[in-house]
Amino acid sequence: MTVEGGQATELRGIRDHPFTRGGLCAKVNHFLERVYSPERLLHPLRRTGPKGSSEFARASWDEALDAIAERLRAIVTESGGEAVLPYSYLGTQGVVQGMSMDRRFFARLGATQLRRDICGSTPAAGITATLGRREGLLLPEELVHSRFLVLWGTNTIVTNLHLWPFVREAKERGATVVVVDPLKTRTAQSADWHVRPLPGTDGALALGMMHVIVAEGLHDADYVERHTVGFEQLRERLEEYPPERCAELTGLEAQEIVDLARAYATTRPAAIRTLIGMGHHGNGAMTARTIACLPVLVGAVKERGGGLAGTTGYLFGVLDLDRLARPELLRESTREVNMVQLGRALTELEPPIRALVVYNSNPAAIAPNQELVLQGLRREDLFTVVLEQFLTDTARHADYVLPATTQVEHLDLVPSWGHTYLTLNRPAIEPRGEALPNSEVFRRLARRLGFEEPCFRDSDEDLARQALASGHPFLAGITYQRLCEEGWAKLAIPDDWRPHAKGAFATPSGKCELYSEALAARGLDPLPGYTPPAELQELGDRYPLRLLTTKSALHFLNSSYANLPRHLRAEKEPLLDLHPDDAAPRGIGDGDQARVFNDRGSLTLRARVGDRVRPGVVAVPSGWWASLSPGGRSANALTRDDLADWGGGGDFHDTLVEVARAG
Ligand SMILES: Nc1nc2c(c(=O)[nH]1)N[C@H]1C(S)=C(S)[C@@H](COP(=O)(O)OP(=O)(O)OC[C@H]3O[C@@H](n4cnc5c(=O)[nH]c(N)nc54)[C@H](O)[C@@H]3O)O[C@H]1N2
Ligand SMILES: Nc1nc2c(c(=O)[nH]1)N[C@H]1C(S)=C(S)[C@@H](COP(=O)(O)OP(=O)(O)OC[C@H]3O[C@@H](n4cnc5c(=O)[nH]c(N)nc54)[C@H](O)[C@@H]3O)O[C@H]1N2
Ligand SMILES: [Mo]
Repeated sequence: MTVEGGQATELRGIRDHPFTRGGLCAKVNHFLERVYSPERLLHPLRRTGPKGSSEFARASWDEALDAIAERLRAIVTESGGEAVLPYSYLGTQGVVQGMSMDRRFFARLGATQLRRDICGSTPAAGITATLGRREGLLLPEELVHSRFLVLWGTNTIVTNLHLWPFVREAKERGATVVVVDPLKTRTAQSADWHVRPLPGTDGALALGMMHVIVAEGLHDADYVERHTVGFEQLRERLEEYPPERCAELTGLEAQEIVDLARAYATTRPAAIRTLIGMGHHGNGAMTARTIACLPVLVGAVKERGGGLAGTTGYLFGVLDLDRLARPELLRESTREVNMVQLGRALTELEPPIRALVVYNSNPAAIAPNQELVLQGLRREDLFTVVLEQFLTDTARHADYVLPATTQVEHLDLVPSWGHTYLTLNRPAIEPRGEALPNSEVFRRLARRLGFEEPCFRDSDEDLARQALASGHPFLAGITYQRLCEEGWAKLAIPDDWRPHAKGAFATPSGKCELYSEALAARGLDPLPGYTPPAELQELGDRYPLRLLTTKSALHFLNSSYANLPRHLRAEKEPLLDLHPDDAAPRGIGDGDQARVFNDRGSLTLRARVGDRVRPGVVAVPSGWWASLSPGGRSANALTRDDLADWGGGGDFHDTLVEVARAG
């Protein structure tokens, strides 16, 4: 970062960063345009018009915080802490501004607890059932050693660009790269082999592959014998899934399933990488559990460059997150609301939510069932406070909007979802306008509400130091001082980390659980299995098309950046992808306006007719703000807001729709 006269003038990646190698990405390349955007919120705002009207007057911090504290105190006195709901996610990626003072504040207040499961919880729960850990066990750098690399339901080039050089290197060393995705993504276009199952059917694909592997004796019998439980039960289950049946379930050719199974089982080392998107299905956890059996069955976990790769985010759980959040401040257990179901919580919950405090998230754009979310946000009797950098669709509905600092204006300790480097983010410039870090806002509110505990006086530096002091071996040698000097540090994980080369699974049995007693005890299917998407059975006649609303916008990070001119210009407009076989009978040509709808909502978008989708599947990009989209609604106007099988994530991608020519 170059700063001249207090003004940041240039932001560059650091060339000698071992992982990113100086590269930023399409979102962050122009981060300073975000910081200095004329749209930045620079002062607290108080609502003066009806909810959602964007009519605000400037307020001072003292005025705003006094009013918020007074209102929260009154609501808690009348209705108890549970009438207050915090709503936040990873809008800021760091632990200080994302999960410290805020957590303490709401615990002490006795607020309703938010289950923050909108992203990776579902696949994490599935992988845990099989392997006993939430994350992949194959570190990203190790992928260069793979000779067969399956990017299973992840769009690496768009969502995880910094991994791509490792994939390319593996390719240069002779690896075959397979993408399993219903959509022809940029990543699929760069692969050697694109397998295109119908959405939500990957469990059946994995079962079909395992059927072939076991039937042809391609599994690693020795590893399976020593380090797994339930192989015989699995073998029986697999009899129900011959390739022909799986072909019907997945919409693939039986021969392709056989070919994939053989190639995967016989090319060494073989890696599977999954991330998050595929988990947004009703059967998402079971699917992840089932896929996680494959690398064990063929013994890939023994080999360098083999196994299951996923997010590295959970590895940073070695930070002392409880010390930051102080859950013990919550004196009595309170009810929980799942963030996926915000619309329901605001419109249906009894006793009602009376105050909502949003930070680091933009639910009006990213939460499913947008119509219901907006209906909740428009409630005149709901007191809403939003801490934001921009006047998002959520902030428009606030009673008070509080201006938040950006990464270059505040201190934070930042983990990563894609690699194992921990970064200390130190402010490079003074906050713009009157913007404040989230931590400071909650500190000031705590003081106003009379929270006396000393932990409410911790500074941001104290918080960062506390997070580092867990004593976990992965943090060995990583001190605040060192981070100040070096900027980042790699978690102390051995390079050639193969935690399951000799078993040692953190499951109840200590083995890989092909059969899970723990699932059986919860009344769930103890074996890998496949259940078709729910809505398909209920509504398949009225709404015959399956809708994917993925993160296909290269220049957006969820809904962040989706209001900035450069990023909007680059993304042009949200398009509806439709296959010619589905377009023709509906009289829709390429470039025509089309209405895509279901019982939850409706969007009118320009159709892009082609083979980006397979027949029966349509796609709309997520991330767009409703207020900046044609017709004032965006992708989540259509999406389902039920929960997945386990783990608490959403089932966005089980959504069914119909499409008609507009006008
Ligand atoms: N540019 C950009 N990068 C991002 C983000 C962003 O918004 N923009 N968001 C970040 C976040 S929060 C996350 S969680 C990660 C997510 O990273 P990914 O998980 O890679 O991204 P998604 O787009 O959610 O989903 C990946 C792919 O899964 C496919 N998919 C959906 N359903 C199925 C299915 O049933 N089977 C199979 N095989 N594939 C399926 C979709 O078509 C999609 O191409 O990306 C991060 N990176
Ligand atoms: N249809 C559909 N919906 C999805 C998904 C999908 O694939 N399809 N993906 C889901 C997934 S995986 C995720 S992770 C969620 C993401 O959903 P969110 O976590 O809500 O992500 P963003 O839309 O980026 O919103 C983050 C907001 O935080 C603000 N922000 C950034 N830094 C700070 C800060 O320091 N302080 C404050 N106060 N605010 C800050 C940004 O300006 C931005 O408005 O979306 C989910 N929704
Ligand atoms: Mo996410």
